[in-house]
Amino acid sequence: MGSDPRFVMILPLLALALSLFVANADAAVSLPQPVKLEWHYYKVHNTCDDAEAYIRHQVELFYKHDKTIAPKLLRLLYSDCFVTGCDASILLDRPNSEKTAPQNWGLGAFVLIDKIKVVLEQRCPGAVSCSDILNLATRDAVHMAGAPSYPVFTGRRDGMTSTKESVDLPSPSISWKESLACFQSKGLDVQDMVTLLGAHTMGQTRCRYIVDRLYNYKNTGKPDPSMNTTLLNRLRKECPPRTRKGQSDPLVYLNPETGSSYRFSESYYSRVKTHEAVLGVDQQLSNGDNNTLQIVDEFAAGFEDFRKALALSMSRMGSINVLTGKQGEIRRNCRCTNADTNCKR
Ligand SMILES: *[C@@H]1O[C@H](CO)[C@@H](O)[C@H](O)[C@H]1NC(C)=O
Ligand SMILES: CC(=O)N[C@H]1CO[C@H](CO)[C@@H](O)[C@@H]1O
Repeated sequence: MGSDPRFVMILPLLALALSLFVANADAAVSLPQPVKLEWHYYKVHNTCDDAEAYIRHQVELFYKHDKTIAPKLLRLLYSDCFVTGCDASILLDRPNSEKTAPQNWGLGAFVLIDKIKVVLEQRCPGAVSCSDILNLATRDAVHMAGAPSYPVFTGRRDGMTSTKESVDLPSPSISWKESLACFQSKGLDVQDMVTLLGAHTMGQTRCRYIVDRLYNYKNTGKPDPSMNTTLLNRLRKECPPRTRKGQSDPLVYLNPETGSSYRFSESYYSRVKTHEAVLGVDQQLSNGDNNTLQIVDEFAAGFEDFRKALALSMSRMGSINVLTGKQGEIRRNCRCTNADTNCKR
């Protein structure tokens, strides 16, 4: 492992990131500030002092009756940031928009974003961007689900284009090498990948993404040898072999331990260690390459380290290709650009 200069980088970087942090997650100084974004942008610029409180309140109301909102928002934010950047293009409603791509889902999340936007337009018209709403609402929802809270820098503006073709998200069944390449292409690193994959402690996936691990791993005709046999037997019951077209494609919990509670839990990392990860990309974190196992060990041993890493990685992800200043616009309706005359407002 010593031959790869990256290994030398990862842990000192982690140590640095952690030491930058002081006890309070709300302390902005403890996170390296993204170049273009600001702490409490709407308060500082006096354009909507209570924007963050309005958002949190709406998320709370929604979360009370639909806990699936937390993994859905996380997924939506990730999908937005990894495509053209965190510009809320994922929210645009139009034929061939990112939203219509099959990798995208989570209508509940779109409904909540719309609700928040309506409230904000009443209180502070034209002030708060859809991309900031998405970043802030995600932070609040995953916090309600049990994840550590973290500071979100703001001042993003909304993109004015969206195409289905630009959606090139990795499928949940890719190898970690492909997954890492995808993260690196966005300027993120191994630690960000291991941290952000922790989102797989909540939510569900379709059987089609795991049947190869259950029955025919890498065309061997056998299951993935790295899957715990107790888990294997359980998942085989939930996901029968896929033998015919049009067969139903059930949903399974990504973390059977927390399952329908949709709680955010550090057990994601201990389950990787006991070979109980549901998705192949998660289980591959335990193969030791690129020091991923070391990071997994650290997170499994202490939620505190994970808390700090989550803040850093969410901040880094939330800063991918952001639009600021005079770029983009503040959409009045998150589903359409302001120039769209067919838009219902
Ligand atoms: C398989 O999972 C069980 C818990 O369900 C755990 O006790 C055991 O150590 C795991 N086996 C391996 C090989 O990791
Ligand atoms: C980014 C990175 O460090 N990738 C390396 C991960 O480890 C494999 C070998 O195990 C290398 O081939 C990659 O270059």
